[in-house]
Amino acid sequence: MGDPKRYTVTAALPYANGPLHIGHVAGAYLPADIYVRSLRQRGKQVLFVCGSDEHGAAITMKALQEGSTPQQIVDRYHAMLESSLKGLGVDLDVYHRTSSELHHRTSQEFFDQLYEKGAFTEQEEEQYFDPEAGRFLADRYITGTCPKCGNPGAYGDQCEKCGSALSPADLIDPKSTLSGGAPVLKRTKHWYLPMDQHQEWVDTWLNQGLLDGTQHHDPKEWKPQVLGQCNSWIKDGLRPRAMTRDLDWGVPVPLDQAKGKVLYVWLDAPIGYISATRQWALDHGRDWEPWWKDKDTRLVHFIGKDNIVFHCIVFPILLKEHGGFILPHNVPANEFLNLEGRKLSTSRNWAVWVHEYLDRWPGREDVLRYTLTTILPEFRDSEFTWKDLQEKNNNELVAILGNFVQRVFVLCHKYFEGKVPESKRPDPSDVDVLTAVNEAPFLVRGHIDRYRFREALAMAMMPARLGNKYLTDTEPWKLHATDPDRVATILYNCLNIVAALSHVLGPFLPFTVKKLQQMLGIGAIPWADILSFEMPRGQALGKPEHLFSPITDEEIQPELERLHAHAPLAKEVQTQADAISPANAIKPLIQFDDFARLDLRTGLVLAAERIPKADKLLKLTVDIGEEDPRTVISGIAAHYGPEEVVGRQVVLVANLEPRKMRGVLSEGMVLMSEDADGKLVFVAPDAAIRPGSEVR
Ligand code: B3M
Ligand code: ZN
Repeated sequence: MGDPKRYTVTAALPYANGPLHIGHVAGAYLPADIYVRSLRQRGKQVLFVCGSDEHGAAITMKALQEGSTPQQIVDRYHAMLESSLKGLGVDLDVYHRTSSELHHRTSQEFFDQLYEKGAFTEQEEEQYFDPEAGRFLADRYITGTCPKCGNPGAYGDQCEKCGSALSPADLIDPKSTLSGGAPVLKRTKHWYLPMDQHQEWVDTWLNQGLLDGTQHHDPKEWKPQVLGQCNSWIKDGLRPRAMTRDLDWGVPVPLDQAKGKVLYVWLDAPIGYISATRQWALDHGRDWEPWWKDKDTRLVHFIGKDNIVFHCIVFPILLKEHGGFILPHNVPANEFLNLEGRKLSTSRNWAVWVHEYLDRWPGREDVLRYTLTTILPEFRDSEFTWKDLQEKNNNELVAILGNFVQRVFVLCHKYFEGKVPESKRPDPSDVDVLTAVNEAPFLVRGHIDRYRFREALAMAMMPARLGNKYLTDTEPWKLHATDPDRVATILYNCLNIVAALSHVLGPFLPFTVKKLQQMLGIGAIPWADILSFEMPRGQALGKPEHLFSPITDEEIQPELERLHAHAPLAKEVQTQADAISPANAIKPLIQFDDFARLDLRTGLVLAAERIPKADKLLKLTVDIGEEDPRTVISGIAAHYGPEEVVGRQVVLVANLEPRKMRGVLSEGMVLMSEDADGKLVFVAPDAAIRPGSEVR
């Protein structure tokens, strides 16, 4: 598996039913952009593809809620999404859209090929139909009482209160969200992709990297949590999945006997990458097929973790079944970004919208890019806070990077009339810093090629840290009168360090790098020249300018107020389930005997792991002093990673009736405390105590 001839890099097509928020950016778009910019720096052939995902029930639901049409919804948000990505410097080659005629044609041709090959099985099934609205109901269009927890606002696919995955048939007293009436079951035919028949080769491809007997990729280069999620699907057994839906918004199924049906959104959306490539090829007079059919092309999908199975199992099956297409070499999915202690939520308006950030923080695109890159949820969910953005800006961008560049330029203007110093007297004491700076691009490349962008950025900032120390150690301002040649050498070296920064920071901070290049009077340094490049002596330099300015508390405060101002809205639109028990209301009085029936024990968390397809749940192994430790399912995964809870003391309700959750028997409940803002913390002994000690 040598170096590929070209790269096709895709970023998840954002649903065109809302604006772009920082969770989307940290999930897929920023890592993809960093990766692409780095490849381009190295002179690689790269096609960076994205577009709006304009089909699916969520869009038709929003149109119904707003009394508009799906096309009006997607037109509004398609434009916003495209401008938000562009505004943040996500340097796409094409941003297409799945409501386009070219996409419909591409998807229908793809379906036809599969249909002709007999890739689908036809299956009649009963599906809920709303006689009043005269249409079949997608799962999200059906609500009813959750059989697991009694939440009356559960949806046909999931209960948001207890996290149970449901099917419409599970709901008690189902209602249609369209007419409010009771839906009826009606027979309908769909075309299924028999994924069970592909399980074996998918398993081999994912876990051994083998495809048709040859090495396709190295599974060790894939993120463990990506393979973990895929393997949980494989372990459960891949099942046939309907590739058509009874909806009137989407790509019509190109079969006479399928009138009124559309392609399943997760069939047509990934094909959106291909139709976008075709659009790019049409716009540029190029051939699209090498980017999707040439074995020497490396395909990489950047997505969030909720899209893993569609990009690692469903789409690869479709590509292979169709024939002639390459499969992804890696799918480095990110986990989720939380915001100020809560999960980001479009529906609850708990988000930092990119278009609003760009509007309110002009010229600070790189401050957001930098902050998000330092907290990318590469292996576990992470947290964005405005305080962190302020601190990263002030303590790193201003104090380290901006400060170093400023000092160098001020000194060059002070001592050398704003020109690159002429003389140069190499000094052995400079070798270490210059060697370290020369290594940086290669170390940054290594991290980027392993999709470790946080580490890559930390390494890219290293020359600025070294430069500051070099200036502080050599103190050229003290030597000017006695040894101007030495000063010339020191500042010459510093200018070359700034030039190195203009290279290594390119993938991360494109707006800043453009300023650096203007200040230095140079263009982008080609990868081949990064070791030989030297600033041209005598060249006039740009004026010293502040690359970054400090962010004050006063600037941050309105953002927090604006966010919390939405909170009541968030409360109002919260799911019905939450509205049932108004937060913090004290429950009705009980007798002491009622309390005495509870058996609370201290426990020690021996092990913890995520539960596949259950983003909120962790499976804990808790020692409470019994022969065997307890297995406990806890809904804390959005707040704690497994490694954060191992070794903790907890308090366990030890005599709670065990119950099965996601197939696991949970033997008790760990006590947590949650405040009105959704912050969740453990209730635990304040000193070490033997596991199993009574709590009373
Ligand atoms: N529209 C994004 C999401 O699930 C989804 C990605 C499609 S990529 C082909 O949020
Ligand atoms: Zn429930």
